[in-house]
Amino acid sequence: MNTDEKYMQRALDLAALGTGEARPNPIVGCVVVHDHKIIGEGWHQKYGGPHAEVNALNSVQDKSLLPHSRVYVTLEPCSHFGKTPPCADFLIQHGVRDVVICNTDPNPLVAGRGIRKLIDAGCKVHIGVLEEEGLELNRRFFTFQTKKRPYLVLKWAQSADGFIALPNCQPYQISGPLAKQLVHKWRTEEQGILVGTRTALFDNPQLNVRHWPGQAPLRIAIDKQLQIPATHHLLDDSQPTLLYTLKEKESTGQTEYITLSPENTFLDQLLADLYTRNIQSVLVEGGTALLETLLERNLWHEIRVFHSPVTLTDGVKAPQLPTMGFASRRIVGDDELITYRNHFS
Ligand code: AOF
Ligand code: ZN
Repeated sequence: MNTDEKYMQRALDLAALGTGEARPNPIVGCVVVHDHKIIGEGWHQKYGGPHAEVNALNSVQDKSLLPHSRVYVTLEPCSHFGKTPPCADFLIQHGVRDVVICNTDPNPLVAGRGIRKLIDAGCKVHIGVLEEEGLELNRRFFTFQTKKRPYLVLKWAQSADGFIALPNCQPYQISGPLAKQLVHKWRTEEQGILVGTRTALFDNPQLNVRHWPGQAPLRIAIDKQLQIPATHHLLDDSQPTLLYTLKEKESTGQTEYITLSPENTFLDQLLADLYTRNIQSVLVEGGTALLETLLERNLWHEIRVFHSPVTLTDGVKAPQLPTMGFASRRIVGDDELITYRNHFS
């Protein structure tokens, strides 16, 4: 690692401290270095709050050092008046003349204009240090901004003989308690959690977070024909829920009905609508029909499958796993967790 990479890594580590709080904004870190010493640090701590550069520069005690310092920031400084004024202007006003950037900002409100501002003001700008690491860290944000739909994480558990559910679809816990806890942690890491109609009907899931501290995601279900009974957990008004349907129904309490049409572009409309609602990422927890459709349509970014040692002999077949994109394998209790990554969606 060269010196620039070392300081950028520090900025990326700082950025990661904003995980879960900044979304749907990116997580961003910033480090100010003068004479081989870090004299200021900051990160974007909260959605709507000050950006990383502002926090970093504010933490510098002797501001007269700024024109002789190098500023490392993990994302192109913004150029727009959003919830806060433009960071590029802020850097220029403080006399910063040397900026190192990890990733450019795909947000159409910025998209190179921040860099342009810095260059026009006479700053030396170096772009692309630890670029891959930055793309990985903010993969949800980059997908959301460039594809105009949420980042999709598919998750399921399957038996040793390849079934995802019992023949009658009666609820059956295939993976073990540790896997369950991990799934609750995952629920805190995405902004939304989506299930198809059959899963909503047969499993009657709560889709909340019980076995891990953190924020509960927005509950989202597909209910084209409005089959989910009012007595089901999903409609219990305990937290906000979106129901995508082909029927007309007035929203009540915490449950919002969104009518889509026509049917053949239902999923595309659903994802586009989630984009307009600023839902950056979604965990898809079943069932088979929805998972298979997303797999066939290449609408997924990560797959996480628990392979359980139990056998069911008969039941609902688990979705076909992709032949490419294997990423990792690890033991979780009695189950094996296998993950896949898709860089082409
Ligand atoms: C930066 N530094 O730390 C972050 C940036 O609504 P706002 O004002 O908070 O702006 C959000 C947008 O600003 C976000 O979508 C992304 O383009 C950029 N985020 N930019 O210079 C930061 N978090
Ligand atoms: Zn900014």
